[in-house]
Amino acid sequence: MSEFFPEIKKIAYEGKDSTNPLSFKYYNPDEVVAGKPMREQLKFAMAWWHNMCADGTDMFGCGTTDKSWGETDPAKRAIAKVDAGFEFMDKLSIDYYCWHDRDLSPEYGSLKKNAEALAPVVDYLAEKQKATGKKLLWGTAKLFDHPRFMHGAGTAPNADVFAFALAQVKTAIDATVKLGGTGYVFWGGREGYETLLNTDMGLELDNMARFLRYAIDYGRSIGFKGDFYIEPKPKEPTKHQYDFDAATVAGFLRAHGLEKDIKLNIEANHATLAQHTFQHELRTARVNGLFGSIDANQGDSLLGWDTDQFPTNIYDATMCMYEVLKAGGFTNGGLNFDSKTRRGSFTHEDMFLAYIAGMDTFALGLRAAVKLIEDGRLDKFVADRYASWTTGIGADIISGKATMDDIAKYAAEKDEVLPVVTSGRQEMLESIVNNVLFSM
Ligand code: XLS
Ligand code: CA
Ligand code: CA
Repeated sequence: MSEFFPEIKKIAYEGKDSTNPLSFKYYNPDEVVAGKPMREQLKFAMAWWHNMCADGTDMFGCGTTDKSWGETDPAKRAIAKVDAGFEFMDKLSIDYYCWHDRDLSPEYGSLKKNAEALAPVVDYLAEKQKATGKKLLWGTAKLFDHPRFMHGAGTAPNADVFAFALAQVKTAIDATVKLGGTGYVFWGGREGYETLLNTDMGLELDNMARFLRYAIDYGRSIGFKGDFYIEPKPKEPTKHQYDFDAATVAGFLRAHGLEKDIKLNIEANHATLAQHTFQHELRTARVNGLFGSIDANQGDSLLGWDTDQFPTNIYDATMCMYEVLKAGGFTNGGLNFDSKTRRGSFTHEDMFLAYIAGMDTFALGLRAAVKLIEDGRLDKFVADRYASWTTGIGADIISGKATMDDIAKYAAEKDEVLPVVTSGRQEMLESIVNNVLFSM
């Protein structure tokens, strides 16, 4: 088998003083940071769709990067893509990958043909995994590309489309289980609406829950032990998507009794689109007990769409890894680079440079987050700020001991005394973060 990237050697860790663009400055896979090798703390994954498939085509022009992998026949290309993908992951020391079914093997127009064409690709992936030790982080079904899904899949107005979509999910879960995947994602690309004039929102939401319940029960029945995730996104492609953000999904899951069955896959760029910070979405997932996995990328604050850029913002990566560490680290989840090179960064070498940039950003973010936690000033400030909840009336409210009358009496006694309100010290805390980050 010939190499697909012969000009690129295995990328080594050379440290922060290296000026070699094809080296890691901060990601040292086997270095132990906060008790675990970096590769286990970060659990980097390659997104099959962007890296192996997307060729730079946009609304205004054709592709700029050759992603044919030397084959014109779709079945042969699917296999070549596996070889190219595994070579890419090996050269970058990436241990995991993620896919949509249609990234592995294209659409042939019928469920039967699609499943038949997918099977040998999955077999080949299993072989490659065995030979290399690479693992599947998560799989998913592409329920938003084909015209049959124009009005949605699990939320389609037509029951036949619902059935077709669920059958496709069944095959994708089978493939995930066969490959020992530790996750299965639902991203509701077309699960939303364009206008309420033609939409029965109540039925669509209930059907989405039914759809998820069928899929989860099926997965468990065939031995899937990993996590199911919903990936929130507020819009694009539909004007209004039901899985708007982490809080909306948390409410949906509870309303339908699914909160024990599904976690969240939080994407940075989707947080931006929902007008939240990445950290807000991660914190919302964590406090709701739904933290699962992450799609690592970044958007552009000046653009209103999903740019899926490689993450290079150290501040965001630091606060992300701070949330991950506070959640106890990844279990079944990881950091999937749902990121694509810019259309003008069109060479295969750019694919490597982009991954190096993203991986180094998160490696530095991990190192900085560990320092922030070790430094302790942030944690201490927050603990002090909420100290009134640990004794007296605060503790009695939390334990449920205080009645409404007790609280009213307590407040009345304090009526003339000015409550001890302390400063939030936002600016000081922001400069502590800068201090820790830039004295590393
Ligand atoms: C699109 C989503 C998609 C999911 C997987 O915006 O990010 O790629 O991650 O279906
Ligand atoms: Ca994503
Ligand atoms: Ca995205």
